[in-house]
Amino acid sequence: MHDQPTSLLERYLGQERTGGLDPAAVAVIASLDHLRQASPVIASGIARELQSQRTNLKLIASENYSSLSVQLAQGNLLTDKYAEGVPGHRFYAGCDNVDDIEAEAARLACELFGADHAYVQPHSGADANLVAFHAILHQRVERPFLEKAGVSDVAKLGDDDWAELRRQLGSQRLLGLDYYSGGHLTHGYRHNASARLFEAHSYAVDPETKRLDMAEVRERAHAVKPLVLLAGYSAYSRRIDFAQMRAIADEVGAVFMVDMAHFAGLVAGKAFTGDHDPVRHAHVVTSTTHKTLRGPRGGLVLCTQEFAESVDKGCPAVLGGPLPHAIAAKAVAFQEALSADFADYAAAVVRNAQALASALVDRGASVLTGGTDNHLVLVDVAASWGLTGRQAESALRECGITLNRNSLPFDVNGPWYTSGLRLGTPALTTLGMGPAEMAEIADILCTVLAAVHPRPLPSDPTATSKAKYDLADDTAQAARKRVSELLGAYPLYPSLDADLIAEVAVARG
Ligand code: DSN
Repeated sequence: MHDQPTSLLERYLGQERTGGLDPAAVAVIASLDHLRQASPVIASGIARELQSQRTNLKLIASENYSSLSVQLAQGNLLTDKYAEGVPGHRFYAGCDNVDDIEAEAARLACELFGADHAYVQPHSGADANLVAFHAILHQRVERPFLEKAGVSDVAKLGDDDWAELRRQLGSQRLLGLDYYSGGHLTHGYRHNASARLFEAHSYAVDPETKRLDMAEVRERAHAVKPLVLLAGYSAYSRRIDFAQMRAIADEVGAVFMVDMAHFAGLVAGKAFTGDHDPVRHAHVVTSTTHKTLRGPRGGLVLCTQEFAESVDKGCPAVLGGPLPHAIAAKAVAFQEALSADFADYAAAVVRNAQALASALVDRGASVLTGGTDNHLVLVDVAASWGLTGRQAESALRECGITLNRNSLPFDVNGPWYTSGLRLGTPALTTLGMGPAEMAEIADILCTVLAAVHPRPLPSDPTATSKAKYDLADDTAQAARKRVSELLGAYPLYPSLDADLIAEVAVARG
């Protein structure tokens, strides 16, 4: 239905351009054109988000820019299909096409990571971890129990045996990296299901070096004797020796699980190999697909053959119906990650993070561990500029830099205000930026943060707010100008016409 004099699409097609039409851009413009009739508020929200991502430097370590191919693969009728089960074994009719798509995604994931088995249904990293936990409990606790009881299915257990199995399932131990040392919420943080499913214990980084100490991990593993030894992080900037961690797991009879959500792209792109490649050493590896891996928002579990059947029971153990549209987009992303370009990308992500860390150190910032081996950099803004992470995060966003505050090891400012910032290079590397741009960004960041002053509390002028701050307008304006020059040289989705997008992006009333 076209009640506009000329649709966006018609005008887009009528524009003069060098080179041919980009079908992906046509599809995006057409979808916005259509959506602004169907739901102007949502169309506007999408267009405004594009404008926002185009005009701010994205340094959030867990975000990226997926390709338009990835985005288009999930915007279709696959969303309508129920497909509980696994390819070839579904609980609904008519799953042949979803079977093909899911089997292709799993095949590509195995090829990309060199895994024995891949389960591509988890909707997120948190779901992937729950699927993995349940699979490990199923394989190592439930199956032996059923064998001993002489039955093949929990539904056939008597009430007393079921109560005993539940007791055994509920008394297992998990040993993961402490949240304040960079571990994830789903690794045994008390507010998360993982700490309710397991008796959760943690290991921490060394208070002096802020690095993992394998002797300490070994000592903790021997003391705790966990069912699951879990490695992986969302805020730790060094590589982990997974071969050593597997040896520790074997010493105590634990299943070795790695959550590689943050660095999956570095594994896929062979920036992490040998002892630093978790898939070679762990029994079970979980991931998201949207961080360094640059796919759609979603999760993934890889495992050895031993755990394959248990992992495939993610539905009904944890998940409901799979999201076939998201699985299609995962397949497209895995295919992209198999390219030589992606290996160059992964190497550049690390190179850029190292350039950023070193430029920050050169400008006097306190960088945890003095640098990085991966895609992220942790900055102590309390030690560097007397700020909380919250103040630094807000002041930088005012200047066009998007990142997130982060707790640091043993943080006295807690998880809300924090003392740190977490910076990541995956997204800006996707745009094509390199070490020179990282140095410019470090300079903008240090210039701004040196000019931020915590605001005195009205109730007690000798104390300062942990959230409010003052930053001179001219400093912010100068920083925004530098940001905009950087972004001007590396535009996001350049084939999407800014003027047409602006027409859809109606400001909220
Ligand atoms: N929220 C993600 C991150 O930013 O690291 C992890 O789930």
